[in-house]
Amino acid sequence: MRHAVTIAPLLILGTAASSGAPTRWNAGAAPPPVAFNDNRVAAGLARAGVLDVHLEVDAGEWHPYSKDSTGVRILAFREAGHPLETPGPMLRVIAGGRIHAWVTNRAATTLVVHGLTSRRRTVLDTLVVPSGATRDVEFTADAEGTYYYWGSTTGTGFEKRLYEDAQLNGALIVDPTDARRRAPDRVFVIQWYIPGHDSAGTPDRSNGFFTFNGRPWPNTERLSYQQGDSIHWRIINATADVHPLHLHGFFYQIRARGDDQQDSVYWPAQRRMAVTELLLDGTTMDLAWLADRPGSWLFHCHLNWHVEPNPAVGAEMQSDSLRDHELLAGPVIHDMTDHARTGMGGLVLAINIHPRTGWHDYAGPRRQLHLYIESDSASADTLRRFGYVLTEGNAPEPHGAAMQWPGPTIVLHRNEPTSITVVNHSPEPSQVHWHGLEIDSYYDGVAGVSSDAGKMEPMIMPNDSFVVHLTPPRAGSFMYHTHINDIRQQSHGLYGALVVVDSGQRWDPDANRIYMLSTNAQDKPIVNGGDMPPVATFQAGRPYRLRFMNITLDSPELEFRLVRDGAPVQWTHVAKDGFSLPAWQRESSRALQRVSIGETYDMQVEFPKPGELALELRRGNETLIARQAIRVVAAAATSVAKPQE
Ligand SMILES: [Cu+2]
Repeated sequence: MRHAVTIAPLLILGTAASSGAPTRWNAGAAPPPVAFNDNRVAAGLARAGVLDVHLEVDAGEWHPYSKDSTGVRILAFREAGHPLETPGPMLRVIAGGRIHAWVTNRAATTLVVHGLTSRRRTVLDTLVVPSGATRDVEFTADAEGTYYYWGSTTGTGFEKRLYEDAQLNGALIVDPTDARRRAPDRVFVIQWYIPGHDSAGTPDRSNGFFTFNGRPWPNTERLSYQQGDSIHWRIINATADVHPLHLHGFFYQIRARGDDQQDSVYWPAQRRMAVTELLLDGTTMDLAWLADRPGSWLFHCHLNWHVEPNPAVGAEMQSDSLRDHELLAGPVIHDMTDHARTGMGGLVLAINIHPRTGWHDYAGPRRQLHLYIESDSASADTLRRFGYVLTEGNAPEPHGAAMQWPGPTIVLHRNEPTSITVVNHSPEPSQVHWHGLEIDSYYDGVAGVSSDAGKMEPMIMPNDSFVVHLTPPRAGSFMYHTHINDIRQQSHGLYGALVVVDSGQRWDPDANRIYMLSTNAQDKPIVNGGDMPPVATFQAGRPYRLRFMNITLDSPELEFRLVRDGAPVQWTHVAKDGFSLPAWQRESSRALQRVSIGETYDMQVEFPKPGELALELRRGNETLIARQAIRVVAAAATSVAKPQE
């Protein structure tokens, strides 16, 4: 399915008021409650190779935050005889099995259900159920994979579903026939709740929020594992928006990608490692990871507006305009003593990994670094800039030193124990997340979540400091950024590149070119903190590594292209998110690459002869945002060579 435009109300302080919930469903008695479906138990009754399942759609009242929080009316599925639930009941069979589904429509308008059908066909059947009627369908679950069914009561497509019917989704899992490949898993359905429309009739997306299995943070499930567990998740993005999903502290292996119609289950050699993977609207992902380090970790959407605090419904209810104002302008936008609970919202899952006995921190000597968080004014206002200053060893504190935004590139060495003392010279609390690094939980940078052995990572208050211990196990391209008040602090400078080089190797900034995408305070994507320099010079016959990184707030579909005469040349993809690709995945390919939020891509390129090329930055593969002339000069030349053509 195609991508829907992401609405990012950055800097729009104040939007029209919501006109409330729609009224298309049956009026009358108090609506029944809608339960959360954690997708642990599949619905239906298996009989002689056929799964019989009776589904109903009805209006109910859903309390996304807690029983006591504000309830909202939604349409939801239920299995007959069970409570309404969101997401809808999970259907699950082994490939080749048949499903016989009855659907009863208790809503006031005609229901169209998509996805209750076999997959190996060009167009999927739909089931049309008039109000008050029951219809049934029987089909073979013919292809292994992660799928879903979804309903619409407005006659519109998936991407147009809104407050009436956007919660009408259920997982449909078709397990492999080979029992050895049926490992225990968890299924998470991502949904989007939009509370209504504004006075102009526009869907009130800015007051909406996203959920995992019907729950927004802080009410999402706390996942609990033992150190050493293998974790297997299936994620279904049943929303008309995109979600770059980021796991803290670990790489996960992507085993399948698909959508409601088909699933590409990867062969082992096709599996990819990532700390962030972009789920386009309507798509699915099957992933696995190994919980080999204890502590508390997050799995969350890296599109900052999808994890913003204080959505429109619930005990934390707050007006949209006030919230936007505080997110951007206020030095503190929520209760700083309760950051983990109130400083995030929406698509956040927390994972606790219980330690094996004997787990402890390394206590030997470390390389010493200091990272100072700086800002340019003492009074709180929207124009305050933040930045970082980095010093090696025990150099004196650089009070008044020029701060940099993005922060300086931090170069670490693989397997070298390192300590980074983060000193906060700014007047606002902050914390640093080491994005993509396999680090101990306590140093991961999520105040109130990151923890080891009973120690909980604090925020770094003004004039305070926090000592981070890390020993990076692999060389690659990573990032560091604030994880507190991030919409404000990140768009005002608190982020930077972090590179790990192999033990004993020297960092060569000429052979390694970093292109870091971020969002400025005017909500525009920028490169390395500003406009791309108009020209970059390279030498012919020499290998270069281009390191692309995206830490924007809300630009998940930016694409780099290296072109000659407008056509992409060839480069070789060598690493993703800091993970070096295995040799069999290092193919030369056309030089265009989408870099989503929270991703890094390393591309190797060599120019055989002098010439003129260009590096283009495009949005969603179309609009040109920025362009840099790439001038390739002869190897021995010290001045700019004449262009060839
Ligand atoms: Cu998202």
